[in-house]
Amino acid sequence: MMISIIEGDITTQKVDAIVNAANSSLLGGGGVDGAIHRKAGPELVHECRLLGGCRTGEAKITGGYLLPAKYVIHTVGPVWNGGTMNEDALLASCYRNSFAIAREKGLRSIAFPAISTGIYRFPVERAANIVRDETLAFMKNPGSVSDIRFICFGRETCDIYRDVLADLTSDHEDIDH
Ligand code: AR6
Repeated sequence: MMISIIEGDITTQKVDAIVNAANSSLLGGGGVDGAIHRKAGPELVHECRLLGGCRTGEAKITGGYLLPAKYVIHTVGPVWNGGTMNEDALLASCYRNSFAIAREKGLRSIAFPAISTGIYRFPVERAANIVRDETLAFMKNPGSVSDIRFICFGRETCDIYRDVLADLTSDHEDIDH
């Protein structure tokens, strides 16, 4: 298993699937969701319309259209509300369900953004610890998946991920601007 932390833009990743931090409409938004939809082109939202939305913590897959990635796995993270609204378990379930789809589809490589840590305000270090727990759990039964990438948009998130995931990663110096 290769696990990397990469500073950069997830839309440039040439992997089997990139994960989108979407909202429950699945019809696009700001942040990484906006960037993915812009790069994928309008066919992506057409396919998303057929999915009937997605509940918080769940995940659904579509094609990648004009993205270098073959697929997009859309997941809906929780909005941070101080930690009393089951946010930790919901965020964990975003990672668990996205990993499960990748394994079911026989994908080899998957790239994640830092789900919920932007517009949804989930604290980055707390999120990184959930990422760590879910990645360790998934590694016990990864199926086809052999390349997991965490794409950090900005130095601060990247530094926190590198601290928290230090012993899991194979590559600490990867920068993609
Ligand atoms: N590549 C990688 N990471 C990115 C990119 C990018 N191109 N752009 C932003 N990030 P956010 P959320 C980082 O706000 O908190 C949308 O409107 C960003 O710096 O994209 O889950 C949806 O439609 C942060 O570290 O997602 C929802 O309404 C991380 O991605 C809502 O935002 C997540 O930030 C979801 O909020």
